[in-house]
Amino acid sequence: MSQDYRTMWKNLGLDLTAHDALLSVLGQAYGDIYVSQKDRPAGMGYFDFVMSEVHGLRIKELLDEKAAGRKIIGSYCVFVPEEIALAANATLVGLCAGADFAVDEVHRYLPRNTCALIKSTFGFKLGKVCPFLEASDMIVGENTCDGKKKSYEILGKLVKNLYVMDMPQMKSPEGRELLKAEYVKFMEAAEKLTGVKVTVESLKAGIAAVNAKRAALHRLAALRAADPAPVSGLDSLLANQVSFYDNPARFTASVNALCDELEKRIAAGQGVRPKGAPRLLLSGCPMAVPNWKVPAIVESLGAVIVGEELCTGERGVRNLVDDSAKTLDGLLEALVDRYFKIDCAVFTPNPERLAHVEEMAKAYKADGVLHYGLSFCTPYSMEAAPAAEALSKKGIPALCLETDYATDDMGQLKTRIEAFLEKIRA
Ligand code: BJ8
Repeated sequence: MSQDYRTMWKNLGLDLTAHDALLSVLGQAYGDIYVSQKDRPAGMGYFDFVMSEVHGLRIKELLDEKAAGRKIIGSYCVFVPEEIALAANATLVGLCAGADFAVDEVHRYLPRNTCALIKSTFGFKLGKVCPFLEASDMIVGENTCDGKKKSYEILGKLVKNLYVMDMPQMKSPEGRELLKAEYVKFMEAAEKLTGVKVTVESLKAGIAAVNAKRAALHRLAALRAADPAPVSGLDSLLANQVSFYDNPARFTASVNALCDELEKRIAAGQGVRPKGAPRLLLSGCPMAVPNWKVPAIVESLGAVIVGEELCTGERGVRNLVDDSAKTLDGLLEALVDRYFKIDCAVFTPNPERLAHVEEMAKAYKADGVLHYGLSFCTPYSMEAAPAAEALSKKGIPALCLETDYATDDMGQLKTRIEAFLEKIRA
């Protein structure tokens, strides 16, 4: 890190000893998994820098924004509309975490059979190691899966500023109405927090900023259809993960610069793996930073991941918001249209997700699909077997994996993925 941020972290209430331990483990993992990759595009240097400063410079920037009168809103789900936060003069940051922390203490609050993502949220709060969470003026929880919505009842007692957004369960007209009503309520809550009224102009500007960010990620995704793949799945996942923390305009410019470079690589036939290397699509639960376990195993075995049907991937960023409406209500309708298409497994029924997995497998020329489920995640576990069956009927091999953030099953995962790759190669 380029500066000593200890005073800043202390003022945010972090436990400096625990935080040092977390940064040291993260730094080591990042070096082993990311920096050690061969033939990385030069454009990934920006993302390396962001990661090296994710708890440093980025937090300082957020605190500077706060000092200038802006507010910070933390969220745990891609259903929380960043456009509204931006329009109300707030910055939205993702708070989901991808590592175990303070596990014993977490188990005092949550049942052991809770998914790792929720446990990690609590671990980062209880262990006092997340400066994003501590810098947030409002934290938005959303009633998606049972684990999340019940855990927010407990989280609400650990943080002072939790705002809970209700969510529909069905893609019905009533479900859409509920989502719209919740977005209106969220807009009012954001306005109350910042003291800034959302206007047609400010919402259009918020939509433009987020559309540009998503369009850049769509461009990155499309380039991965090339064989050889010009960028690793690990690096593409990192770009998606960084999108939850970074300044939107700077992030968009950096992804577009990376894409310019990848276009040249494709023209020169340059890839991160030889042409014809096995190509896999990841599908399932989100992979929050620093959850790189499964992609790291896959790519250490000579395969390449060419797409992520994840919320930290295409499920989170596909579809743009139509910004042509001239009224606030019209723009809110357009927002709801876009977000209501997110095919999270908490919806029932959820046929769009399966159709999207197939569509992605074809578009990115994947040889197979890895269905990634976090242990105790009922929505995605329930969709795993039907998804694998439907894919295999279409001639697309699929392997269902269930794991958590621990490292003790890495050998077993490696054996299963290796066998799957052998099947694909044969
Ligand atoms: S839109 S996927 S970010 S809810 S892994 S906590 S589902 S038990 S994270 Fe999600 Fe929004 Fe859906 Fe995406 Fe529950 Fe499953 Fe845990 Fe999960």
